[in-house]
Amino acid sequence: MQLNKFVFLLSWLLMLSLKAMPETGEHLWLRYATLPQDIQSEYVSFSKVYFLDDGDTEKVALEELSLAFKGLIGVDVRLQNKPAKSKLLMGKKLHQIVNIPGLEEALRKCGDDGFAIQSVDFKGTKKIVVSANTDAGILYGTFALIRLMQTGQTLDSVNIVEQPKYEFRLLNHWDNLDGTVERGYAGRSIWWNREASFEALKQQYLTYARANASIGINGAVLNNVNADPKVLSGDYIRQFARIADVLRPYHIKVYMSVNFSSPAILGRLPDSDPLKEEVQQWWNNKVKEIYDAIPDFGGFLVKANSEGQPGPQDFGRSHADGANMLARALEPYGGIVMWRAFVYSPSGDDRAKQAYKEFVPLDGRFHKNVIVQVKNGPVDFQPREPFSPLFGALKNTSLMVEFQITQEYLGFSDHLAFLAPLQKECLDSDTFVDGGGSTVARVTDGSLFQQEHSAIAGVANIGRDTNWTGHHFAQANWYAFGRLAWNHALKAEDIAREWIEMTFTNNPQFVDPVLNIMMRSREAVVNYMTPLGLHHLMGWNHHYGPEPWTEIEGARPDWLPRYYHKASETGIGFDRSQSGSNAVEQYAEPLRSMFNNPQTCPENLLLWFHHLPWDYRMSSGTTLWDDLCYHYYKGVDEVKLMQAMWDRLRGMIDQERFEHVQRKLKIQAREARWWRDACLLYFQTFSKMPIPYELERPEHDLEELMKLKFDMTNHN
Ligand code: BDP
Repeated sequence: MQLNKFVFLLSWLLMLSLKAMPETGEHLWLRYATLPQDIQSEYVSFSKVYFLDDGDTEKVALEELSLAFKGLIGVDVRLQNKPAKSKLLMGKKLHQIVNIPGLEEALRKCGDDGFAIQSVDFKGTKKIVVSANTDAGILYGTFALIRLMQTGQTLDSVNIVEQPKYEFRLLNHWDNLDGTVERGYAGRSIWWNREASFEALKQQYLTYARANASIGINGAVLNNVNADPKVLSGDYIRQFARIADVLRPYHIKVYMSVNFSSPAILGRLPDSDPLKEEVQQWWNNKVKEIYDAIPDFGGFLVKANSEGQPGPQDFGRSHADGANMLARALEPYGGIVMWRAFVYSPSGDDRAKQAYKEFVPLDGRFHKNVIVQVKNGPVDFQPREPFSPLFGALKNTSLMVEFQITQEYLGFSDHLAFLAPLQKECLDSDTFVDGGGSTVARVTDGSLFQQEHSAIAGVANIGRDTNWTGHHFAQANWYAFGRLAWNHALKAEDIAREWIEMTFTNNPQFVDPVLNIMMRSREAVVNYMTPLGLHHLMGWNHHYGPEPWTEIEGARPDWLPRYYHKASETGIGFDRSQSGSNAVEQYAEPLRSMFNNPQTCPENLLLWFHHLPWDYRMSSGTTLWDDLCYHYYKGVDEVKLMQAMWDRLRGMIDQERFEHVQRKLKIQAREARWWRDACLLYFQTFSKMPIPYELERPEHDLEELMKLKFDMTNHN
């Protein structure tokens, strides 16, 4: 064995013994656990730091740097009063006080939030420079430098110049004021109805702020989109204000979800018609009250005329009328309105077409501080959907994409599903609205249509659980969302790798197999839940396990799985082609024709767009039925493989997290079989075809599965 390999292994063995300490996951990817000796040595000299600025944001950046040096390499940061004495120079526009070749030019590419990290030669000595145009840039640059150290990168010839792709990078908390979280699987709300004093909660909020700042998140909507009007009362405004005070140094603004009927419910006006002056005045006064308490308040998020929520249509007004009224109230203070396009009201037409039909006629009619917030797919956060056709169709409106980080339809916090591949799939989708290369990323980041604002939002998976997200691996989805919001061009693998290294260990014998597990996890879920473009096969109210059979008298048809899969003796799938609901028409050519024809439609979306006979021949030559079976069985096999790979990693990380993940994988493996059997056995009652002989027999009995009553209380 080569000597350096031997030294490397030895240092890992040493690390291993130190690392076997129990860990709870509470420090997320900011654990700053001691790095192996050989990685440490390069960084030691950089602890001599010259830090130019001393605003609140710089203070927290310096604190973070100190924590990182102490944890990663066991040294204190030694502040120097002269640049010449230091090895690490940090501060805004450093070129104005020290001659740093190329820095001024680099900072021109950084915009407001970006930063430059460069290694420069000062008369024969190497120094690292972290600079930016703003306080925020310094904060982000600091975290980026720390990440380089956490992931063991050499700083020898570093030259990084970054600027985020999106202006607003937000988490949406679906937290109710009573402390429950809608579709949250990691305990109750960290914000609302807490028993502990605010002082006691501060530590938790600071970790939240640090974690978000470390990935570039710059805003958080603190309450559920199904908003309680009470949130606009003086008492809640005060509560928002004190949270805003804690988050401010970390450059995170607070936003509020508001209920459109607030003027009537809270203000006791006769109604909330957006064209009435008294209603407008009510909002103007409310907004002033908010900004008096929170001078940098971010703005409102609104779910209107959707799933029973009130909205401007209640008064015969349009989404634009409603959004613009709020936008005008916020404009003098620099606030924004994020107006959701997730509209879903009873109608005879295909649910997947609704948002497009309501919003396309309004293109160009929204005020400039309105951003229309569109879910990634046309229906609802399914394990796989095509991208929403609104992307690209609204050319004169600021448009943002909303992803779900919380795993409402992907096994809650019980299943390991790394979601960066799902998000990348959407962001990289070509809409073709302005020729090839018109990706969803470019349609939303302002580079294609130069909209006024660019933004991206993720529905948070955070709760009071000690590890924040229920499943340790669900932390990766919070992390990955932030990294993609900063730079949608990053690769899912690269994001996963850095997360693993920071969260667990840099040991390649652990990192490589875990990366493998993560990268196959989302497709595994798609395969055992909803392959080939199927969707909504879950229990209609709890959204956890499979219930493709559900029938409820009097329920809205589009609540029920049968509306979506349409399985019958003649076949399966939702016909959205020209001979069906014609949802394909909402896509630009050549996608429209491609989706319209089952022969050219991507097979992973086949049953999203087509209803096909059970003996339809897939491109592989097998029948649709057999192919469906293969996908379900593959999903189960993949989880088995993930489990086996994880089991081999025992001893490489702390036992606590190892066993926790092991338990979760066991649940996932069991439930993958549950999904497979429930869906296949039920569909078989229509297909009347056998499960291919080479596959093992289902474990369950359909009648038994149909009798199962899912208990939500175990899962919240
Ligand atoms: C659905 C959720 C529901 C949300 C809704 C939304 O089931 O709880 O209120 O999305 O996004 O997926 O408004």
